Amino acid sequence: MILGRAFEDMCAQMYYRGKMFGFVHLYNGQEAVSTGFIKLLKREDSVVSTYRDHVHALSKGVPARAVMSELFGKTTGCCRGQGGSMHMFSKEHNLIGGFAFIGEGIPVATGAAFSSKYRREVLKEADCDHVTLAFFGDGTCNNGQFFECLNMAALWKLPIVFVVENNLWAIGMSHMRATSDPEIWKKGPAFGMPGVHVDGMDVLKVREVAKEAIGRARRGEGPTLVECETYRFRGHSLADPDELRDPAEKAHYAARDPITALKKYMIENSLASEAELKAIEKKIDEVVEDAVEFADESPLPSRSQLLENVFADPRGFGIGPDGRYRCEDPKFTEGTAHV
Ligand SMILES: Cc1ncc(C[n+]2csc(CCOP(=O)(O)OP(=O)(O)O)c2C)c(N)n1
Ligand SMILES: [Mg+2]
Repeated sequence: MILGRAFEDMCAQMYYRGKMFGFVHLYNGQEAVSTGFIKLLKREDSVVSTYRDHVHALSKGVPARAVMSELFGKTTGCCRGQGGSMHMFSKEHNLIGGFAFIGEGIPVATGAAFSSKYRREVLKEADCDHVTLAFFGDGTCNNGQFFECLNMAALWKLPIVFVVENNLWAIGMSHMRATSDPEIWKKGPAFGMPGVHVDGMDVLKVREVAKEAIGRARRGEGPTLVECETYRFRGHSLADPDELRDPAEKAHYAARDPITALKKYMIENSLASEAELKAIEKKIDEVVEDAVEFADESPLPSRSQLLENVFADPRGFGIGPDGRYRCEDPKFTEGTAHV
């Protein structure tokens, strides 16, 4: 959680210094959800996220260097600089992506869960008990894909957990104004799956609920819908002046900061000393500083990388992974963009 918080604070600094481009959405305040869920996963399990994806990537084990470099648009980023803030992806870590269109990741996650079931039951890979977590927001629950995927996942008993990060706002639209029944967890039972509501500011409670839901999925007992009540401590994106939300509401949730709460719990229960917790913060600061230095010093992608993964060899010219066109026609020599 501390890595997530420090990383995001650094992103804000770097964004305002012009090191990052496009929209950048931070996760401050919501850390207990990412940590509570993702830290229970195995490497083979999958995570699908949204545009608010940096911390999900970090929780899934993508190194801070690779995430920061991706934000800087550098070749050493986890998508070699071609994804940016909203499109973190790492095949190695089974992070199947941040998705910028809301709801777009839910069917992808449902597909990933289907593939686990198919491998186990049809291809007879007995040890394939992989679980997929789909993270998305409250506003997204009013989109059609959400309902379609709940239906399919319940029908086929897919190994998936739908994790709603209900931070009460969809940009400037209050959840209470936008949703006919604001209790999202109730939509699980409507499709024949358990629905659970949990305090998303309490990492231990989130972890308890997550353990149950992930276990259920792994045992082949089907999906769960979990609504985590949480709050974002910053504006919707770094371009949002955050003037709409009531200061009293912000103060209410700030007082429930999941990191402060866990620290208090650990000290009161003699699980750690102040000095040990300080040492963690210091170590994390070093990790984040190192990530920034690494990203800053890394090279920008070469121009030839521009067309990679964009065209599937459009006219049989053979655009190679080096971006060179293997074509004799002088009209289409290397470096032209008129393919
Ligand atoms: C299909 C689609 N419609 C509209 C948008 C614009 N949009 C970006 S974020 C957002 C609100 C999403 O709110 P929520 O699901 O609660 O997620 P949060 O930002 O609170 O994490 C909207 C409508 C979009 N990205 N995709
Ligand atoms: Mg929201």
